[in-house]
Amino acid sequence: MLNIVIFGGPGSGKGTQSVLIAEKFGLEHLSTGDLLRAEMAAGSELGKVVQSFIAQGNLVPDKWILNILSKTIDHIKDKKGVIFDGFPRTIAQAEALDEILSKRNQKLLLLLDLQVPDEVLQERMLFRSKTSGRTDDNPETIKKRIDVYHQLTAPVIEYYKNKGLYQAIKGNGSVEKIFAEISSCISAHQ
Ligand code: B4P
Repeated sequence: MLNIVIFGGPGSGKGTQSVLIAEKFGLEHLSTGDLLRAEMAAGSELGKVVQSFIAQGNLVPDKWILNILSKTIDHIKDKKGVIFDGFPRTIAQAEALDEILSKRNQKLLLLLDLQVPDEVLQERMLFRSKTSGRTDDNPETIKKRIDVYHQLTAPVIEYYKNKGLYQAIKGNGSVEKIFAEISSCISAHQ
């Protein structure tokens, strides 16, 4: 199975690239951000619990993320693998992913880290705020999300470097150029 993590700061283009990767390589696109937004839109109990974390720019606690992920992953059928978008975001989530995959006799192929300077992340999310309607696309929350990324999520990089699964990708440039680099990287590892 072709299991890949796409990683990077908030607004680094994980969602944008995941759609293209899923289509080209026949993968299931599993975005924890999209799953959480769907729960909020549906007004579910979980959606009510997570909305304040998201609106304030904080990570949703690991237990809720793992709960929503395990509900979804068992329903994936007829795919060549999964592109994990926005997960893992903490070391505990990275360890949980190892367990989830090994229970299924699967492995991770690689983690692609979209590297984008903080100022560009900020600009992209401010631009996205004009149309996204997302409660977390506002100047104050954007700054908080970037801080949270450096504090809690960036340490995940070392975890995957130690496993020899880490691959940096220059995430600043056209969507097409970034996707071409990602595609050749995946093909080289297959
Ligand atoms: P996510 O939904 O994962 O969203 P994101 O980090 O904001 O965006 P992404 O990197 O996917 O960027 P996009 O392609 O849209 O997370 C939202 C929140 O959910 C988190 O803050 C957290 O609270 C919670 N959450 C989610 N997963 C969690 C987890 N595992 N644990 C705990 N909490 C979790 O791109 C951004 C913008 O840039 C778009 O407008 C796009 O069009 C544009 N863009 C993309 N590529 C570009 C390029 N190359 N050039 C110019 N613009 C580009």
